[in-house]
Amino acid sequence: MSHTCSAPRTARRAVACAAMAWLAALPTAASAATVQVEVMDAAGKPLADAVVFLESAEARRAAKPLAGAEMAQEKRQFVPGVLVVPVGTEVRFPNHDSVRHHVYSFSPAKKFELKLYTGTPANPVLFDRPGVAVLGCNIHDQMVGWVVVVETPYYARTPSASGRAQIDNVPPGTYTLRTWHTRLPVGAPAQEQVLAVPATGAALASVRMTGLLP
Ligand SMILES: [Cu+2]
Repeated sequence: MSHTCSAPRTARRAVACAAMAWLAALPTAASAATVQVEVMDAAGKPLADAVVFLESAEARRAAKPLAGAEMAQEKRQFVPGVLVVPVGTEVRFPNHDSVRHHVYSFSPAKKFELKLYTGTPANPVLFDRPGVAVLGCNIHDQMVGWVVVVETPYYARTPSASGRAQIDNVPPGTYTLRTWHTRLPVGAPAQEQVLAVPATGAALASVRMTGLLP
């Protein structure tokens, strides 16, 4: 903000000064749009549970770690099955089952192992690189989960009903819109396309995902 006030000597001046400061701040506050992303499979059917995110140099600078992120284990499953976090986020892995779990990831984005435990392991796991970490459990082969680490604060999931995701308060600019789904082959990059976001209003993008496994 460029507006500064020299010490006002009267109450009236103080009010005028505050109003000017507010006006100076206004353009920044108003410059944001809503981005809606419609995700479909190769056949054109709405695709639930896709992860969409917007990348740019500015978005990378704006990304901040999330507080309180958790990937729990309940009834021998990861909950949530897919967790999206900005880079730098620490994730806890509370075990709500009475059996012990032994959680690991061999993914290049984050390799780690939480050896046989009950309750919540003392140290959270830091996800410090963008990418997808596929989680497994040494004891229960059927357990699978994903931590999707993004370098942006602008991300969303498509709900299970509609296949349309919404990202609010996106500053204007040109972004790489990336779309990821658990049905992509392991290690496959998120699909990408260019998206221009206007200063106000809404941007609607349509993504058709190819290469999904059944
Ligand atoms: Cu387990």
